[in-house]
Amino acid sequence: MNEIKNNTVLSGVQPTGDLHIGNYLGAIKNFVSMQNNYNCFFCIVDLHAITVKQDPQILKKNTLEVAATYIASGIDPKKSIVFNQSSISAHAELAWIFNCVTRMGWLNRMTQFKDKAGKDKENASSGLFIYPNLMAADILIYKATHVPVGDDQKQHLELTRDIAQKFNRDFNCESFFPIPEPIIDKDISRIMSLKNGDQKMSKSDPSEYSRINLLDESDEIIKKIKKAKTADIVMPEKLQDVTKLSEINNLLNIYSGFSEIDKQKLITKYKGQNFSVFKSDLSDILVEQIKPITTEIKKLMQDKGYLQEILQDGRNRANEVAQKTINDVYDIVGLFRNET
Ligand code: AQP
Repeated sequence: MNEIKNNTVLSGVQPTGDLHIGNYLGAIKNFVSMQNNYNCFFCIVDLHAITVKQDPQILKKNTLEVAATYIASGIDPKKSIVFNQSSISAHAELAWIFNCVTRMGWLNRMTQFKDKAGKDKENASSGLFIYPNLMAADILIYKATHVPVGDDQKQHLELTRDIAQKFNRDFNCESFFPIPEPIIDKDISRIMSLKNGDQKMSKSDPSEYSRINLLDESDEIIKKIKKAKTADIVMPEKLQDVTKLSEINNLLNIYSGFSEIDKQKLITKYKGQNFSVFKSDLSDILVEQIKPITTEIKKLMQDKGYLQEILQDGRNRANEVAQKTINDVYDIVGLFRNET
């Protein structure tokens, strides 16, 4: 990656359950590689998590587990700022301002709300509907210029850009908020379910066999890959033939994402063979790469005090930046902020 100075990255993960290889390849792996080139803020977005029902004790455990996963995956908490969203009140304060900037029509177009609320829209929380405004606040409170996300978040990021532009225009403060750019890796931006190549791999999928979690034991990984859906054919010879086969394409994306071997090279290696050797090699790669992360997460989870110290330190550093922005925003909008 080219050296980019004075640019700020913000991204986050919801503490809504065990993280899977989709979260890893689509988000966390990229976070690690950005640390040397950007000012990085990596957040655990617990306020987003409560847009759907959470058990309070499990939410706390999951929050520490995301922190542990960040560190175990290679995020250095001295270099990057690691914190949980709810510890900085300016996120929610700016989100309220954005609730008054965003148009209903913009939110009505968000496909993730439609997917997550499903058929029971009337019963979804209003938080789930205005979630993208909070996401915009998460990004813009740090004036982030770049946001590494999976493809599923692209629409929300476009909304963030619209909000930043409208705020700057409405309040006559050109360039106050930067217009952030998404960083999305084309092939691994949407890792699909192992059971259905047309559905995103997701923490909330009821089937454990749809995903590989970063806390899975080696034998579970092997079993899940063995059971992963393929087709009753051999590996095709050409990339364009593979892209039509969603489950096979997905397994190739996972293989390529972890091994960093080009997809065409993998196709050439396995062409004409049935999928047993391919699956066995893929399991080997996954076990080799995931095992050290799993071991480290488990070790870190034994020392919750240490994880809380990391979050507290991150909170202090992030809050300095957030307070400056929210003070400026209150002034721009015409609100008095009485400091005690
Ligand atoms: N399947 C995926 N492929 C690639 N990237 C993914 N991400 C999530 N799933 C995939 C990326 O991971 C980051 C954190 O996601 P999140 O935890 O905040 O929420 P999510 O996108 O809603 O993830 P899940 O697993 O589907 O969670 P639930 O089931 O709780 O809704 C984001 O950058 C996301 O793009």
